[in-house]
Amino acid sequence: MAVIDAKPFAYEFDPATTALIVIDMQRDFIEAGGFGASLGNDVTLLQAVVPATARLIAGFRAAGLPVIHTRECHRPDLSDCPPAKRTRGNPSLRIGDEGPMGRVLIAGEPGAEIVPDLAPAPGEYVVDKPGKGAFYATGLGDHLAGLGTRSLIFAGVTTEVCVQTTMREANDRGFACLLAEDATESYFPDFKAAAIEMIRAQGAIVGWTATTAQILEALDA
Ligand code: C5J
Repeated sequence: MAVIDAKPFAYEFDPATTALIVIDMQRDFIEAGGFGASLGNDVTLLQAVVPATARLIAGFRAAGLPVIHTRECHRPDLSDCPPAKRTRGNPSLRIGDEGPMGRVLIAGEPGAEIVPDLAPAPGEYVVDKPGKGAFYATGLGDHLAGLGTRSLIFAGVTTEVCVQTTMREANDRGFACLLAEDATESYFPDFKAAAIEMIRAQGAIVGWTATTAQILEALDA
């Protein structure tokens, strides 16, 4: 077993049954002209966690452990995009509209791709998900069951939306979840801080948190 001096207390895990899940590090959330920007957000905040996320991915690859990537995106005919999602609010571009990186949040369009620095390696599992949670309407649960995964380390964006939703889904499915604090980000720093507090409150009610350096050190040990 490996141990991380995590918060709110030590996180013990067997690397052989552990996977990394990198949530939605897509151009549509991280670059100008995408979905995140269409909602009025400052996307540069999210760009800051790309290097730490890259280090985490490299560490898992070096250890021979699974790296799983998710992408929030929809079918080109929008059949998996509920109107209540598409028509929400007053964004400058709606899901499916043509933008500078192709159609917003549509599978196969440039904006839906993961940023080049974090591109999936050949053979890594990529989950295209229509919801905020990565278990909803995807094959992720079956894939993890096939791997025999019990512990999940999380990175990605945004902390309080797709990352937290997926951690909660995973927690309810019996996975022991840990979030890499410096490899996740929100458009709202206060929301990131609050999400991290919520996750690890009440004796890790959703999961644990630690730094990328702590995670990598535990994998090396
Ligand atoms: C959002 C996400 N924020 N990946 N998606 O709409 O967190």
